[in-house]
Amino acid sequence: MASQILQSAPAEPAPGRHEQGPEEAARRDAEGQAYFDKVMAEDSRIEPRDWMPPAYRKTLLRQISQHAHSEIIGMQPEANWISRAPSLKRKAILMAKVQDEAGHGLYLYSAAETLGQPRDQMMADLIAGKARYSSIFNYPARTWADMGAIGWLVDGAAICNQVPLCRASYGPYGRAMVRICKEESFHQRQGFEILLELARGTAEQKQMAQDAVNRWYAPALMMFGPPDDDSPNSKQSMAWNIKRFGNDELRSRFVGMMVEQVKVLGLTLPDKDIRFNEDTRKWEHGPLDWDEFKDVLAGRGPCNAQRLERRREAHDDGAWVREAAAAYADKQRARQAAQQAEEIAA
Ligand code: BYC
Repeated sequence: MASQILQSAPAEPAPGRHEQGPEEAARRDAEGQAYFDKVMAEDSRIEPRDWMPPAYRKTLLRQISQHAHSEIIGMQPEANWISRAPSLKRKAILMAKVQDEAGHGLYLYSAAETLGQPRDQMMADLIAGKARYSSIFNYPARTWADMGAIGWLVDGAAICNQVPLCRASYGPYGRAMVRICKEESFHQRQGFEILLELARGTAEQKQMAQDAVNRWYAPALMMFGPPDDDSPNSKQSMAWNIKRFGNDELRSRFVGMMVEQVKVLGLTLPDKDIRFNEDTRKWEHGPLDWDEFKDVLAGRGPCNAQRLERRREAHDDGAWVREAAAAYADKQRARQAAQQAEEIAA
């Protein structure tokens, strides 16, 4: 059905065709809106060249770029542990995971670029401290057990939040999420396995695992965003089939998953209020510190300054790579053009 619909998709006017009159522009917008509404009603997909309401484009850019930045900043707490991982095997696994995160960032920046935002601009906003990224990465990773807790809880929360995004109405975003979720699910298992090994180790190792779970549990729950009553974007994003569920629904599902898995670990969740509400058929948890969440979003979390500073350094250190890549691409283009000219002349 999607492909049938797409055949009749009114495309955005190509560059250079903007000189159309106001009547023509209004007719195009009306056609575009009708098509867009039909796609939403049929739960089908919008593609980059299709007409879309400016607010839909803006909210996608907001969410996708925030998500891309989260992946890139999210590399830091774990990258700090690659050289300190307890064995060569653990180093190799952690390095592969961090590389996956760089890959996720790249898929997502590419998806955002299809909406018309240049990657350089997104990166400049991040470095200038103007862009959001997930609150979770502003907490420190203190011990090796934190690698387990990040994998199990943070990637676990990411999967819970992101599996529904595989059905997001914007094609490039939904498709990027499919691969990301497969990799996240591997990441979660490696985190679980780190915690399991520690929990089955010495009393000291088990305590280290429990401490890490205690520290990452509440920040992981806050990854799902503010409570629904305080979430200005959820309603419209759900109406546009970008988000499929509210923040509280996903948070509750996550608690339900973790409550079972923690038993296998032989650890506990630091929340005495977890219970399954038989009336609502939902998992409930204890209160979260939303003032702390707001502080972290405002740049006052434990590691905000450090994370941004490190990103700036990495960006500056990588300048020569970007310049070299651009020079190489120019050279390739010039070579191809010369070759084509020779072929035409022959
Ligand atoms: N942190 O109206 P709401 C990963 C902002 S990467 C920071 O509910 P929305 C991983 C929100 O942006 C994980 N900001 O917003 C990587 C909005 O502000 P703006 C990242 C947050 O968009 C490496 C305001 O609060 N995942 O898993 O409907 C290693 C109001 O919120 C947060 C994604 O980005 C937060 N936690 O819903 C390991 C998933 N929560 O933009 C793992 C994609 C909210 O109006 N994103 N805000 O200034 C989403 O699903 C949604 O954007 C959210 C928020 C559920 C996060």
